[in-house]
Amino acid sequence: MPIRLLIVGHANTGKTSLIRTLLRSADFGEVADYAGTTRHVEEVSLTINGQEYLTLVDTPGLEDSIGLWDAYQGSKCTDSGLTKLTQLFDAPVFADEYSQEHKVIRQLSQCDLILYVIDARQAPLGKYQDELSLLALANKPIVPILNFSHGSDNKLNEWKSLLATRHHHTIIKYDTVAFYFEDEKRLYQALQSLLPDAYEEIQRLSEERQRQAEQRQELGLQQLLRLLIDCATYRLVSNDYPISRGKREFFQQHIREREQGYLNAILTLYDFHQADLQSSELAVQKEQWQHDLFAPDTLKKWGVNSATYATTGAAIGAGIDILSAGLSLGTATTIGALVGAGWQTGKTYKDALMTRLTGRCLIRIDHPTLLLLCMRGVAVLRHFHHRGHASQTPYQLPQGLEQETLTPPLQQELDRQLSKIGQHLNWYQQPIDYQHPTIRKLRQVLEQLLA
Ligand SMILES: Nc1nc2c(ncn2[C@@H]2O[C@H](COP(=O)(O)OP(=O)(O)OP(=O)(O)O)[C@@H](O)[C@H]2O)c(=O)[nH]1
Ligand SMILES: [Mg+2]
Repeated sequence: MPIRLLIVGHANTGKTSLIRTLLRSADFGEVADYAGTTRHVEEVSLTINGQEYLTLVDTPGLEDSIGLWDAYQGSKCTDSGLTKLTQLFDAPVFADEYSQEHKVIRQLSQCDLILYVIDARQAPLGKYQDELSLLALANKPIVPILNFSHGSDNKLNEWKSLLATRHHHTIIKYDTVAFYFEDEKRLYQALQSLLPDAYEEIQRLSEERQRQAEQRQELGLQQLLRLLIDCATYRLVSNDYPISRGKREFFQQHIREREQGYLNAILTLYDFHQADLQSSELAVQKEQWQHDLFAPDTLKKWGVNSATYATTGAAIGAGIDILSAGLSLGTATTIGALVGAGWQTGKTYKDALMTRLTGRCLIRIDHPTLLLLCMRGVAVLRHFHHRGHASQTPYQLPQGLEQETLTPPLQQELDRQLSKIGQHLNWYQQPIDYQHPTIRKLRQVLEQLLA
């Protein structure tokens, strides 16, 4: 039999949200920012590889525990505890008045453990204390969940003091809109200490959840590498110079579509919907980011100084480099010098040489834009890795990465590896060689950015 967890608490404290986050699915129940969203008891299994580990039971919020606790204390019934409480509901008027509470009370005898969800932004008022008194009548282990704990306006210490007076020392800090496996792990550890018979089973569950979280991040990282390699090695040939506007737009559209493809893959990987992305009209209508990759001021907003990257210089600012037959490297003398300079140099300037020798133009992504693509990719992956499935605010790509995530040495290393990738034209849309030193180093930088 799977362990049966009863999720209870005052109205609008995030009970349904907690279940969504534990299930990693936004498809369970209704979540909304008002009291009384969940009207009925609803249960769902947490299953891994076909094995049911937990039964999570969602309940309507408790609304008038003060009245119910007063009635319990005033009752002349000679029984005690849950029996006495249940008998109160024999009176139809009473059952009607406390219909939501009744649904919860009926579940108390059937569960193995109670998760009491608290909105930690609220002070621990009397009504919450009466809820705890009512729940204690069931003589079941209770784990208080201090939800909304990541904000700064919470009353964690007040709650901890109150809960200690009631001998609740195993308390879990949580935030259902932000997923951190460490929070969830602590919840499993609490279950293990309170349900020792199920220790091994919960251990397996916890390990499996951790493995899944790591695997998702690994797959996300692979998607990001795929995006960067394919965009860095994409070359569009043009027989005309100067290249036409249409050709330029075709190139840019291709890169945009690759970014969109990456984004969709991340949404699917983490089991989110399109609605979890930003809500700008542009995004909905054209499936594009609000701050377009090729918008003139986007680079600046992300703190990328394009001027410092102007090497071949043909089209900086438009997000593309144009390597033309006559212009990329200046003069024929330069080309001659390069050819004479040896294989390694020749390899580095392969594109330019090729255009020189064939008389065609090559279009490729410029370095600032590739860097920008990378930083946006990291921001998206990091967000969805930590996004709880109860989040209701769509994710908007930030205006830029926070300063500290891209320190100068890290940026230097990122620049170096991204530039190197662009030289491996044979990597375009080919299976990734994860053992290649350039890929390994780029991966390490990305891992640091994601940490
Ligand atoms: N910031 C933040 N918002 C949260 C958190 N948990 C829930 N919410 C939001 O709070 C609101 C209420 O969440 P629900 O899960 O519907 O709460 P509930 O306890 O099931 O509500 P009822 O069914 O009405 O009792 C929703 O808007 C959630 O997105 C949290 O940890 N942090
Ligand atoms: Mg609910």
